Amino acid sequence: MKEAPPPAVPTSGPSPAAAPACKAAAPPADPLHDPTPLTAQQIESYQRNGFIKLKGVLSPETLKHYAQFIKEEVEGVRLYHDQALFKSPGGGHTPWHCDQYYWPLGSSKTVTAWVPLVAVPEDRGPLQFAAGSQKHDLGRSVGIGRESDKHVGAAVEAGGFEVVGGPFELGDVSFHSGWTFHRADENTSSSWRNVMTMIYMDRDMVMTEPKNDNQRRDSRDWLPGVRPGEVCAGPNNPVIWQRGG
Ligand SMILES: O=C(O)CCC(=O)C(=O)O
Repeated sequence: MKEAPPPAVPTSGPSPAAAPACKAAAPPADPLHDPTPLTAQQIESYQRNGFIKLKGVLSPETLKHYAQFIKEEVEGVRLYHDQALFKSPGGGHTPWHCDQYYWPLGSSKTVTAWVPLVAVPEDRGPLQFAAGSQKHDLGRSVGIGRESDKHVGAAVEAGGFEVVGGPFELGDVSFHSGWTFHRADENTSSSWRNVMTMIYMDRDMVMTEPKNDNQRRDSRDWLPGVRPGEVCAGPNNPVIWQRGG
């Protein structure tokens, strides 16, 4: 994987605003700013399927550091379009849905990094994707819940979409597009399924008029100071990577 030239995906984590409050010991190097080069085949696979799962993006040492950071800071810090998804033992399944329904964003140039802070074997409920579903409206106007589970689940089956799942070893990271339909089983294990997600969007993304209450809430929470028609360049939306810069 290392021999291929850029482009690369950013693996930045918590926003700079949260960094000074971190009490955890420093990670061994600066791995979050170390790009992960992708092969042309990996890029093509992501574009075709709407998701990709990469091996060994983050080392166990780095994950240990940030797991501690998140535990210490999660109560007081809200990170712009970062999200901690900690599912307790016995926590229920994640219904079929797509994320972009929630976002008042003008294009589909969005991607979510799903970063387990612990290994996620089958019994902890790893993320599953309907391959290729980002190109189809299998329920784009339905928020996550019983209805989306039923409606999207039936559409995935009827459309013959392959459901790709499988365990995540420590260090594995997946990336899915905002329109990719995905789900996860319940956590039947006796330990927490601790996952951090980072949502990235195009640097030039324009905010749109919110179409539903979820989008209104998202615009308030994640895009303070940004108005419909404007580039999402608010104080909480730093540019974390630029080609050549
Ligand atoms: O972690 C889960 O169970 C769901 C995650 C999810 O829906 C997402 O990251 O978009």
